[in-house]
Amino acid sequence: MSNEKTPEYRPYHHPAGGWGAAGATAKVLMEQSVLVKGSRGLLSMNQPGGFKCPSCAFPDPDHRKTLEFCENGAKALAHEATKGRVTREFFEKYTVTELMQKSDYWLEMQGRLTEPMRYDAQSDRYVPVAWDDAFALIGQHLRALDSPHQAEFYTSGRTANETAFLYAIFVREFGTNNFPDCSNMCHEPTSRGLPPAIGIGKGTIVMDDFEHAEAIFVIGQNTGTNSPRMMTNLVEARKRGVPIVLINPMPERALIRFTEPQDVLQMGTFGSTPISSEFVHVRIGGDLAIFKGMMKALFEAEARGEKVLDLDFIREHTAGLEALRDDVMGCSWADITRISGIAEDQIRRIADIYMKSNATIICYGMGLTQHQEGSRLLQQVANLLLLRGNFGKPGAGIAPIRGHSNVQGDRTVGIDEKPTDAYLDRVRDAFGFEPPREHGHHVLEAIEAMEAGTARVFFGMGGNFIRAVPDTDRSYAAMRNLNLTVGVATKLNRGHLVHGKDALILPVVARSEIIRTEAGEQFVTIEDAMANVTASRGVFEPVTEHVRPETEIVCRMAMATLPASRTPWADYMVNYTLIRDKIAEVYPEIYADFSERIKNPHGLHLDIPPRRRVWQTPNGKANFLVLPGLEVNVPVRDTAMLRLATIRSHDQYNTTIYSNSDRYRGVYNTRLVIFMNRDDMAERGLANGDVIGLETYSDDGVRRYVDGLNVLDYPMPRGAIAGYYPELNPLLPLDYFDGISGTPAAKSIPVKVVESIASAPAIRIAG
Ligand SMILES: Nc1nc2c(c(=O)[nH]1)N[C@H]1C(S)=C(S)[C@@H](COP(=O)(O)OP(=O)(O)OC[C@H]3O[C@@H](n4cnc5c(=O)[nH]c(N)nc54)[C@H](O)[C@@H]3O)O[C@H]1N2
Ligand SMILES: Nc1nc2c(c(=O)[nH]1)N[C@H]1C(S)=C(S)[C@@H](COP(=O)(O)OP(=O)(O)OC[C@H]3O[C@@H](n4cnc5c(=O)[nH]c(N)nc54)[C@H](O)[C@@H]3O)O[C@H]1N2
Ligand SMILES: [Mo]
Repeated sequence: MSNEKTPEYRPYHHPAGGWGAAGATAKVLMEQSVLVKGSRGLLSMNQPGGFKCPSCAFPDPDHRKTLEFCENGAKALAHEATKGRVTREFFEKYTVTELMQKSDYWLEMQGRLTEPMRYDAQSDRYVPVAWDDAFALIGQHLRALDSPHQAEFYTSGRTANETAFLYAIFVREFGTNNFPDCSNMCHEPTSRGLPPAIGIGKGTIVMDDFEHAEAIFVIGQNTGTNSPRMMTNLVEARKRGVPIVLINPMPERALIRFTEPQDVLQMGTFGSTPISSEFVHVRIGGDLAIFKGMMKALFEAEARGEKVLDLDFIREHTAGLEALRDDVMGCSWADITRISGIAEDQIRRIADIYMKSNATIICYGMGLTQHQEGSRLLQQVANLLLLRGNFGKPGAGIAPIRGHSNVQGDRTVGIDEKPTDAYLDRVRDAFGFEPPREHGHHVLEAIEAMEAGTARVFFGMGGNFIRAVPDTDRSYAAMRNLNLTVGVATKLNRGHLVHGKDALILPVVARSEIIRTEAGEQFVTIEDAMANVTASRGVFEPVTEHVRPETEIVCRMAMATLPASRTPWADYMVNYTLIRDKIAEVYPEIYADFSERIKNPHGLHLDIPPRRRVWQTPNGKANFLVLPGLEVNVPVRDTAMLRLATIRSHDQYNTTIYSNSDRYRGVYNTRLVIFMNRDDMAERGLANGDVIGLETYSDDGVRRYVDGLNVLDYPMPRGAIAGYYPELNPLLPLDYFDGISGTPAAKSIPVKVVESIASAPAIRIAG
């Protein structure tokens, strides 16, 4: 297994994509022993009549080449379709304590969960349990609570619309709005930060806009790894001569040079398309200073008489320009360049690109959202776009590149700890019960409630909550406080091992598998990052006869918990059209005639009012909003402090580790590394490959420390370091987050290097 091989650091010099990606795709299908099945699956992925890729939320256009998948989509599929099985014999072989000693990679590689299991404290093992008994146990625990607010209902963004909608209904009928959601750690700053600015917490572009854009900014997003299908759009734009500006502390390989794996000509000739026309090597958290610098350049040009602001648009559609101008003009170029780490002339150059473009798209990822002022930082992105009227015209808009394939959809259909009254009223009218009005818990509040003992039950609809959240040690202890933990999952993960007194693992039918009920084959729907809703139909037989569709789990849990419920759970369980009809009833503006419209193989597009220059804000305008100053995180404390970004490797899907290597960054067979600027290393007396520990600057007296990390000489800006999530989550304090959205500031943890006391395997440094 590759994790037993020698760790190695060997910088990657080839273009990303291309033959490297083709080879990696074949390799992962072989590793999971599913070459034939997997290849067949890839033919159905993202095709009308097939299933939606379980990996990222990037849309698939209707006019592309026949195969619409990427290396990482193939990995996601191969790991789902794997031949590996976690059976009752497996659980007999290992105690939970023994399984805790295994790595996340090892757990993932064991294969698919095959039947429901219940924790048995006596033997410290998971033992088989009948489905009926599992639901009875959940019902018993939930009904025994003093208050429904003592339960936390987590969702991870793979859950389909139908399931998520019903889950939201069940939890509200049960009586709480406690909906910690993976998006709380992800694009919540988009959901909370953008509505006051533009009236909606979603992106405003559609796929076609890439074809009309005259400039594209890609900020804080590792496209080639995390939404590889978007590379096709970038390559096409580049071939048309569209300038692409990258703002990132890491010169991500794919964004610098990329060969499109499906472009036969390029592969034949080993050509590649240079993607970046301007790479802005920003310091971690330096983006705010760059945005203000760009806006300053715009205001300066306007003052010189150049017509760079879209004044008609601004007059008709916006409010707050003057306050923004005052704030921006009050920032000095000296501060802007010092805090961003970027020279004034480069900021002016990208401002020029922006001023010359009549239609600009700004894409962003976790590099912008996961900061202490993540939400307000995104408002500055909106400001920048508003200044030139970049909403409601072809080729322009804001493009949050969402993570999980249905994370946006789950939010749309009710997974929201702060639901609006309008939604709750419609739930009441459609279902005939009075939903709770008080706001519930997001992820961090859920952990606090577990810690305080006020939460007693955790239900995880997918995902791997405990590995995804901050403050690993503290969060583990909080989870172990509970009376019951339930993990609805396809694969064994850490969340099943860090459990409450009672614990269940409930295995489900995966995205690529067929859902059969008494009413025949059912399909589900997914909303991508550009608000297209399409059907997803699995093509494989379910992994065993004992796994159940997620929707059935919601319905049977509801029936076991709420015996007097008048909601027809048993009908929803078998006929998903009935669920879609209810979705249409609760969301008439966007989902009217859902069941009819979803028959279109290309699905439907949900209305995004800013595309029509309609602003659903209290004043009916798009608002310029001010974030004073230039810092989005705690200021530098002392000369030892570094800002740590916790990022994904090329070979992981969030907490799922596909391999211990990260090809594009040149790291093989280890994940315990820290990328650091050579001068920062020299200042600390470190050589390439040295073993270090990292410690967080914490204010609560808790020592947060991770040891045994190989430091690697990497082109990072000064003062910025990066390493992998989830291994570094113990360094991320629970109370270090964006105040507006509650999103952990996982891209800017204040840390310092400390001496290592652990022995780490030697890393080979290749030339
Ligand atoms: N294959 C694969 N695909 C995925 C995922 C996966 O794990 N694997 N995860 C899915 C999910 S849930 C999500 S949310 C997305 C995540 O996709 P991304 O948003 O691409 O996620 P990250 O790897 O966390 O890092 C984002 C980038 O932010 C940069 N960065 C760090 N700090 C800063 C900063 O201060 N400023 C700027 N400008 N950049 C910064 C990092 O260098 C990195 O390139 O991908 C989704 N797709
Ligand atoms: N430090 C740090 N922490 C982070 C981040 C970071 O960048 N840095 N990123 C954050 C982000 S953006 C996110 S989205 C979260 C991710 O948090 P989660 O969404 O909770 O985590 P995943 O790793 O995506 O979940 C993987 C598990 O989902 C289960 N699963 C897979 N497919 C299915 C399915 O079809 N149905 C069901 N029921 N289960 C399934 C499998 O059992 C698998 O083990 O992590 C966050 N945490
Ligand atoms: Mo995410």
